[in-house]
Amino acid sequence: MADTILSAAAKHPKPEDKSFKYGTAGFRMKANLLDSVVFRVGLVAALRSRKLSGQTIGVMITASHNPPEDNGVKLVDPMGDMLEASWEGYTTILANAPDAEVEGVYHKLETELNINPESPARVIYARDTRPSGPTLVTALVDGLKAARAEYTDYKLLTTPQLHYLTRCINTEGTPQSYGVVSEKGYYEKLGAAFARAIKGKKISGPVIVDCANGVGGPKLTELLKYLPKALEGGIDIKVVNNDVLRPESLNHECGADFVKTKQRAPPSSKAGPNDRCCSLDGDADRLIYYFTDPEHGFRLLDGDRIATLAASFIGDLSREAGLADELKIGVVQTAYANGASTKYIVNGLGLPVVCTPTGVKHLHHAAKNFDVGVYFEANGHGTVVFSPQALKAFNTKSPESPAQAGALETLRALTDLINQTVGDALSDMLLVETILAHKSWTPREWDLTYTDLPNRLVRVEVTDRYMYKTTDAERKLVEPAGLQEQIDGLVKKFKDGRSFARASGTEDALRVYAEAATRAEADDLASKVAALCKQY
Ligand code: NG1
Ligand code: ZN
Repeated sequence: MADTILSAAAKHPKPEDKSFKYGTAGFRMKANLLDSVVFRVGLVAALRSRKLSGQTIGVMITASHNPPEDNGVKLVDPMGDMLEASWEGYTTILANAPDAEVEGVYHKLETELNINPESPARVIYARDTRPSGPTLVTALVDGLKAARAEYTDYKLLTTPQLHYLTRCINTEGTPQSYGVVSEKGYYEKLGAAFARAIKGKKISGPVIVDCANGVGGPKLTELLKYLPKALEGGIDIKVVNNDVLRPESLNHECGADFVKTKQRAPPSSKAGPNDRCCSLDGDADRLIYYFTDPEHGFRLLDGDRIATLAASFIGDLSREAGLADELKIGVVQTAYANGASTKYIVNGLGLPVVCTPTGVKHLHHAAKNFDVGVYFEANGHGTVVFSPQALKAFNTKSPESPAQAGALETLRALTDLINQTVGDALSDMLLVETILAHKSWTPREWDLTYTDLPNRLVRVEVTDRYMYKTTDAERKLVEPAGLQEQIDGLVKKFKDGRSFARASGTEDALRVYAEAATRAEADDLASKVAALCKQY
């Protein structure tokens, strides 16, 4: 006989005096504080599935690029999207209920949301390689059992793999079927699409992939078995930072977040000049490329670069396929996108740019307003989404020339290669490799498309981050009153200056971003704005 919610909740007591909030990355903090939260997320997953008549909900236990002692948990909606916003609130309410009230709050939500307790509840879950993962899985399973949900444990997966599986399960046997419901199905889909996308093209030299000593390492190693090999006209991938046996090495001086924030290669890197390198983060949903130029030193090719590369390639293919007038292509960025990239997209590529608040759910949503919506955060999290009209056009247009036929076939291959559910570092890497091969570009040529404005991101400790309120996709502060005017006054003094401040959604701090014509000016502007914010 399963525990009741009340007795199960007592086994996963909430730390007193601790309040939790479902933010842009779900719940994320020191792993030892998460037991009660993960248990209650199990309850929410069951409720959400029942609300959606038994469609399967995903639960991912990961803290992405955070240090090894952290962990986190987030929910995945049936189509592989992030959890719907209103449910973030319900999840927060349940996470904060006192232990003795969890059962009552659960049934209250059931009643208020008109959920039939007899509907089936189905949940799948997975975790990254953190040592705290298995214990948190136990808490999750206790929640799922107490809520009488059916569940499947997919063990270790990258975050995007779990999103893929969630969508596959919910579309199985329908015309929208997204793929075979298994980890192998994911590799087979990517492998086959990549082979089609690079057909007749040559990938030059190896790519060195830093896996952040996280779950991306073993998963990439597995994916390699499904990719065409270098000797057969395929790809030569060198996997580095693939140590998942020493937990303390996870994200330590390596990985996408390290490379992007420190603006340098991992110290362990043995890459030579001009070697093509990239880094994943701890759950393989972010990707950053880079190389060392013998003349100019370290060169970063971040999420903005991947977005511009993808948008320019897909824009060209659509024109070659004779679909340019039919399809609306656009790019979605956040305020953290380098100003030079935005200018390049609008003026160089002639494509519209939309700016949304931080957090991929906002970007994903905005990207869906285009037929081809390219979205990336500067930190390397992003993907491309295709509308049903775009998919239809790629599949039904009859080519008028061999060139058109080739462009259409590449576009179709891309729709299978690119993970439509969420940013996926493994899929994005194969996309970048495909595009560089088609363009016969080295990373240096990619880097030359535009010149990034020097920029600086600083983390500012403040007494209360919630007093900083923003508008205009987080680019302007409305509170505290008067602060924005003072920031504007400072910005005006710098050539090509731009700066904004916003409260982090994932840690207790304010973030200040600044860019300007020179490195010294960007640093100066960032520290002046940070000092100003601290005074309030
Ligand atoms: P916050 O802490 O809200 O700035 C960070 C990243 C986001 C996003 C989330 C979720 C920056 C400046 N911010 O958010 O882009 O990735 O974490 O992981 O990189
Ligand atoms: Zn991540």
